[in-house]
Amino acid sequence: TQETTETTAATTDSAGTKELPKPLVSDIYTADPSAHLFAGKIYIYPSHDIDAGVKEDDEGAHFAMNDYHILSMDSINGKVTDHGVALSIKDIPWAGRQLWAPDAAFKNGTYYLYFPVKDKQDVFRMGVATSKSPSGPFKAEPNPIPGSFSIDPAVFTDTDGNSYMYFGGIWGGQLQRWATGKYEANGSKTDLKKDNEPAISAKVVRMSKDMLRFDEPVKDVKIVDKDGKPLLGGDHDRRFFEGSWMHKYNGKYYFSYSTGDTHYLAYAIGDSPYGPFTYQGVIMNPVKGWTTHHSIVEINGKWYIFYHDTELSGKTHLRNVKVTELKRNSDGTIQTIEPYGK
Ligand code: FUB
Repeated sequence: TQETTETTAATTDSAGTKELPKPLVSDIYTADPSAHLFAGKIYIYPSHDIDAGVKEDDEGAHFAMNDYHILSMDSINGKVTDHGVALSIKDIPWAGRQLWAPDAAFKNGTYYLYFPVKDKQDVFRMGVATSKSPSGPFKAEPNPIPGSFSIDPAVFTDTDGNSYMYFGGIWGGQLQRWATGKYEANGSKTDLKKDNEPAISAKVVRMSKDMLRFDEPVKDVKIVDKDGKPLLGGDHDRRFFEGSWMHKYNGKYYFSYSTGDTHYLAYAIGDSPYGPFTYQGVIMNPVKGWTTHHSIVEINGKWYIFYHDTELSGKTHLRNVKVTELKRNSDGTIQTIEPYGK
């Protein structure tokens, strides 16, 4: 199925007043939008939220998604096409439950869809599926990416052609259970509960040339304050929680992420894809709903942030994706977005 809807991105009315961004699609619930410009078109790789009837808990069991739909637009104010089911959990041989936030990449004439899902032992792993078309359908590899764990893959290809996966999420994303390098099934449901020690880091790893494997041991994404000190576990307003994204601007690497329980989209800048990254501030203040998750992409010389909130449903697990422009100051820092205006 392919369905097309009229544009719902932010627009300006005849009086020149900026309207607030609207959901890009309203006939299905979508979240965690990873946007890319592929073959001159905007493709959005979101989660496909459903009401699976699973009771809400602190580990996010109610986010019980079963497939992915890919969206595309010719331009920011263009029509949005829903390309139908691109990958279903029943076609991932090793998957157990909960298809969470995906991302995509293009290399070697192939499109790669990266996705986190719990395996049959209820441990989050990352899978990869391939297609010759950016809108799919995608065919999953028979096994998870070896050495992968936790959630929220974001794959960034640098100007030298190397690709890196950023990933991880604490609490329901299980990253805290990997602190020793091995999965602790009875580990903490939240974080390490060590507020005065460096916070748990997101992870980064270079991808193999065929984009199907990790090419090196996984490394920490270190986020430090302006004095070079690591952000601490108790610093919930600034520490990494989930939802990594990487973009490059003027030769600098911008690592952005969600602070989870404090609901900010925050960012930090570094000189290498591996960091360290110095914390800068908030990209977007809290949206409606518990989760906040984004991507940042340049389209025709302007930068945009794709994100979600719960405007359509008022329910935290039934979200809708939106887009708005991202603006910078002359020094490259990002202006904080108020999602509902001042
Ligand atoms: O969509 C499920 C989870 O919610 C994502 O993986 C997180 O980033 C949060 O948005």
